[in-house]
Amino acid sequence: QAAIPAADLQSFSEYLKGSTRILALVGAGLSAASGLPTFRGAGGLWRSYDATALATPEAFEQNPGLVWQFYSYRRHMALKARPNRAHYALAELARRNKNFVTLSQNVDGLSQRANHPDEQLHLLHGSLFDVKCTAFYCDYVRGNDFTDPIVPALAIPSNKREPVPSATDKTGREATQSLFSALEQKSAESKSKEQQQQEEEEEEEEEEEVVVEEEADISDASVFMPELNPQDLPKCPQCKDGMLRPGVVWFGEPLPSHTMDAVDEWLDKAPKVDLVLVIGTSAQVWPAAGYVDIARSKGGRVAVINMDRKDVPGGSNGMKRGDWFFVGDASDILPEILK
Ligand code: BJW
Repeated sequence: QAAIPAADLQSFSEYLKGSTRILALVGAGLSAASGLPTFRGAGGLWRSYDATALATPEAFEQNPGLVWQFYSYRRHMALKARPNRAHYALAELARRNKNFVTLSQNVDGLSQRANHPDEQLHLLHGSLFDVKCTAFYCDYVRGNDFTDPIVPALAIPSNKREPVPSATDKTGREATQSLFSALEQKSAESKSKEQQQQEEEEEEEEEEEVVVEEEADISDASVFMPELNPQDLPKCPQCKDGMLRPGVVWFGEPLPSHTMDAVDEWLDKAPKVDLVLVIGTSAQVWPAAGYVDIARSKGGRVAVINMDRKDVPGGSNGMKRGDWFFVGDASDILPEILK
């Protein structure tokens, strides 16, 4: 559980009660407690690649197979993950306060699965579950495609291995053996040789059938991953020619204009913003990080929720008088401070 300083919690709660226009900027740290890795820091390597280096149009152009493997893996992991208490706390705040909006840099779909109202959720960097055609003459886009894998070539290979009996299994087996050995000896005496041989063969066969199948962890560089041919990657069903790509925003690409327009409209609707929540983001990527400054310039007080005390929006001089910094896991902190 998060140890939140009582004075901070009290002053924040009082301010929150009197706030109507609230904006949250969320990042990968929001989904960390759901088991999804962040971009920067410890979890930021996928195989031997920097995750942010794979999130570029250049990487896709050079090696679409590798980039698709990265995104297909992340689609798979996001589908397996479950929203955590932080996603639910934000969704609940959005239901209570129709003036509250979440600007999410995440593409994992967990806020949506926590029933965050769609009209109050702006996906700045797209979604893992959108795809679009890469051909310049084709406008094909498809949303909410949860097919996993999206094409057979992107299936995660499985590790097949013989089970290794654990120490407890062994002890258990030995104990059972000693208990029943006397009985076995008795029944063996009364059985024919052929009968005994047949039973032994059947037992061996049964043991061979028990093979543990599990997914290979292809985020680990030492695990084999095949090189894919472009013709095995997702193809556009409309132009039948272009390759599909994930509907996310890579570095150097503009954010979706309808999303930016919706955020601008919210910001322009009233002269004042009361509160900005900066949750689980290093706030280093633009234009997302810029919304904190804009909201602050409209009077918004800032509350940062982050595991790392150093990750302050605006760098080392970023904290201002009246701001709050709640250090810890967002899934512990948010349910407490947004109660
Ligand atoms: C926890 C926790 C727990 C951990 N609880 N906390 C120089 C200056 C300014 C700007 C630029 C510049 N050079 C280039 C630019 C522009 C560039 C940019 O910002 N670059 C910076 C790196 C400098 N921006 C762009 O290119 C953007 N586009 C653009 O500007 O377009 C202009 C344009 C206009 C017109 C025509 C053409 C162009 C696009 C940016 C797109 C970013 N895309 C990615 C990939 C998305 C798809 C995918 O997911 O793969 O978005 S990159 C990656 O970073 C991803 C994230 O959304 C984004 C932000 O990362 P985030 O979420 O903050 O994660 P981390 O890992 O950095 O931080 C996690 C935090 O959580 C940490 O603080 C932890 O401590 C914390 N944490 N566990 C609470 N349990």
